Amino acid sequence: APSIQRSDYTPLAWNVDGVDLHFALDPAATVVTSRLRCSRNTQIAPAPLRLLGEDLEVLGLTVDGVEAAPGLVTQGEGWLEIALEGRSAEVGIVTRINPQSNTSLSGLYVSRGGFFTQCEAEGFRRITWFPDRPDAMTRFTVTLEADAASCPVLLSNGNLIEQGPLAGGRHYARWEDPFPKPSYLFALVAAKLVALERRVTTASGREVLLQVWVEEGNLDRTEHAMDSLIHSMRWDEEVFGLELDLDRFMIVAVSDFNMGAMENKGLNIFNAKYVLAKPDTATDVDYEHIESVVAHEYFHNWTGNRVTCRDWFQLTLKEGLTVFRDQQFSADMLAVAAGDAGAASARAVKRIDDVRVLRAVQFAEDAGPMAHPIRPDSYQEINNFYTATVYEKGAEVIRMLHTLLGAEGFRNGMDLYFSYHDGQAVTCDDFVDCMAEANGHDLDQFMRWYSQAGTPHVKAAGAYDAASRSYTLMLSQHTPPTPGQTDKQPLLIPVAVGLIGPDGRDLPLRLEGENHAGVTTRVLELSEVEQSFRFLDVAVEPVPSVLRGFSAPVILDLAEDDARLAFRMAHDTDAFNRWDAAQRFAERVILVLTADAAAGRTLAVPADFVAAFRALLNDAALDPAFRAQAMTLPSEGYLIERMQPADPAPLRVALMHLMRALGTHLADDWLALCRTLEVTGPYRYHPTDAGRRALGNLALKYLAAAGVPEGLAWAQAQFARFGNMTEGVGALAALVQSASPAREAALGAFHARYRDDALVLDKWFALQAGAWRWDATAAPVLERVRALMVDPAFSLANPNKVYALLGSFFRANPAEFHAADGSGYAFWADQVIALDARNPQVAARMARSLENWQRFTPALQALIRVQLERVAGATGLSPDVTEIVEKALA
Ligand code: HT7
Ligand code: ZN
Repeated sequence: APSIQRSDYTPLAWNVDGVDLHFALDPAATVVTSRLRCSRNTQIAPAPLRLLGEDLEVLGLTVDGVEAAPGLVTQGEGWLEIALEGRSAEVGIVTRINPQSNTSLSGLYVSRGGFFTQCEAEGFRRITWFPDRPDAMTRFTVTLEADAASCPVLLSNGNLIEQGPLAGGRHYARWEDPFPKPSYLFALVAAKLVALERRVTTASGREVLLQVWVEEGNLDRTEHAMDSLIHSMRWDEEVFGLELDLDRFMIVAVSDFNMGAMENKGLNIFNAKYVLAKPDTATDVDYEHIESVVAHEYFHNWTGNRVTCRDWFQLTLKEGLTVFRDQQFSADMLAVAAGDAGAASARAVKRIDDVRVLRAVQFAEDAGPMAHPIRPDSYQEINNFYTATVYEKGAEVIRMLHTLLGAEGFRNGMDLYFSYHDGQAVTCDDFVDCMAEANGHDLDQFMRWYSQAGTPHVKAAGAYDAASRSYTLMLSQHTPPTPGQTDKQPLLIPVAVGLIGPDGRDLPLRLEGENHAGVTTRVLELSEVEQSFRFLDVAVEPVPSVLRGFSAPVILDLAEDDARLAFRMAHDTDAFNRWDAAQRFAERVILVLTADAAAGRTLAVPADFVAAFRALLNDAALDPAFRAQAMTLPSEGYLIERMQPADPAPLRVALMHLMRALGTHLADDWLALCRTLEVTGPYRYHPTDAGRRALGNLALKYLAAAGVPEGLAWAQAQFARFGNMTEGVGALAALVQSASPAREAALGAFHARYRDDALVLDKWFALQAGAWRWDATAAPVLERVRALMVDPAFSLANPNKVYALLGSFFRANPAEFHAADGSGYAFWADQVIALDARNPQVAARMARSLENWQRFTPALQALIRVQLERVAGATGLSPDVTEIVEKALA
């Protein structure tokens, strides 16, 4: 398949200064009339106006009101060029589209009787012919016309300027967006919805209207999204001096949506999953996700919309920066709610969550056939590049700038960025140049983070010299080769370091050549392949704590024995590194158990690990949320990346053995802990309560895994009387992840209670698809997944259902998916092919579950190859899935 190169960028030959769109909405035949006011870009050589389009039926094409002569128009696959004359021209185009048959959920589509759009990245060209690229910024006026009974609400970007009835039971509304924007930020909604409304005053004293639009029965689930929006607005005013620039800001929930949400100007469209919450249906984690997704989309209004991307290679310009901003926002929200005493721990818990995702998903991506820099050099299908690398590693790169420049320096860089580039479509270089200029800091070497793929390894080794009372830390870096990029240059890596004394307290740090002492965490700038840093006045041999707060997205290689890990697990004053010590210790234990299981040896859990674990469990001074993080074992996905070769079956045996051992040996401690964690009073989404619930649910998981009768009874009792979804799903998860016969009854009861609630049923599907076989006589999970696919609540047409059932099986259940008979792989190929026919974006996401197939044992690889080749050879395969399987097989 052809690939698009970043180096091929050329500016637009014609600007579109304004566009009037008229939609005569009809499910099977919507007519879109567009008038483009074009002006020639006199900076470059004359060229035709180039429009892009896909699946459009053209009913008419005019230039300056006259039907376009055939000689003026040239057409190719997906494009159309009009040889316009002079300096300006008005182009009129009428197209007909069929929203009802649009199953890709890109462009204009129908969901539950309403019309919705999704235009990022290239959906607008499925609505009408247009220069559908992000540097074509245009003022939009949009008129919507629809049936008044089925679509009483008509929304688009900006301000409502006119509305009224029409003949034949139809009505119309006209919207005008005062800000020029690229077509990917266009949106319309025409549906039967109701709104929660609030009026708030911005920092500069303007009153603005906020609306959260949902189906009528969901109005009681909108308050948290609204609160999150208001908190986001306040935070952006306070932290970045950025205010909402419109008189009205709308959020709309839709049930069928490919991703999380979309930041269309003034009209954010959300997957209902990231809007709707009430205590009975949403968990603490759902509340947390809603808050961060609402914030993320809101923050895009400045970082993405006011200043946008020149081309899609610059995607991380808006996504990395906006993820960083939403992570900072969530951390601040948690810290404020936790109060002064709990703020540091609350921030660490958030950081741990973010790093867990990065390590499990992005590190794997960076080590596989899809590895790419945060600013890729080429792509075949842009939808495949909404990746953990562009988003999460992109956010880490922004975080490193924040670390290197400080909060104030970073803010100065942001202010300069907006002062130079407001209203423009720019590049990542433009952003980093502003950071450099505002701080007088040379960031040339730092730019390599934008062009180099792969996760760097940082090796750290320390040496104490008692005679000179000095401690030397040797740091070196190495980035392994990635596809198409064998030579790697050294990066500028901020490495935050502390030295812990034998009493568990941090030592004051003084670097050789510097006078100031006193700080206990110091950011070292590693810029060479190898560098030494010498600390002076070190009274005793310290234990180093390296990469505190996960100061860079790297793999740290630091030789530490069990005793040292246990010491840091108990004492590291950096909460992130304390958690990381527990993870490293657990990883070591699990990988030894896995090797023993593979070799048929007896499995034994080291007593010092159990002791260190018990100490964490019983440390009442530690925040429950942190304890829950520290006692959650590394994910199977992450562990698979750490095995060579990966063999999911013995890994599962090892994990089950370890969970059972920790449940059995610490049964009394877990039960005692459960008794201290009860949360009284009505449900509130609050980090203190959420932490207690998370720890309580984790305790139940260990107890249920071990089959401890009191633990199972506790889970059953909690399930029988749960007052909020966190407790309900926590108890259900514990029962499902056990050999207890109560599991089926609980699943049945849950289904009966929520049979009409699609979002809650997603949890039910996911739990079953992700279940381990604690009962050795149980049938393979694939059988259950197949059965659930014919459940009336399941549909391949709904992305949430696909992610919940198939996604959970492919990604969250490696031992079952990678069954030795290859049945999981054949099922995977069947589903990818079936999905691809209706929704290539979703199919490609599912296809990615096997991209790192070369990590597995030769026997599994042979089975996977057959299915990858089967998918690659399927007729009519989309470019989306083609790119994934071709790269995997390359
Ligand atoms: N900027 C949004 C991206 C998005 C998207 C991309 C491709 C296909 C469907 C999509 N829906 C939303 C989401 C965000 O990062 O805020
Ligand atoms: Zn985003």
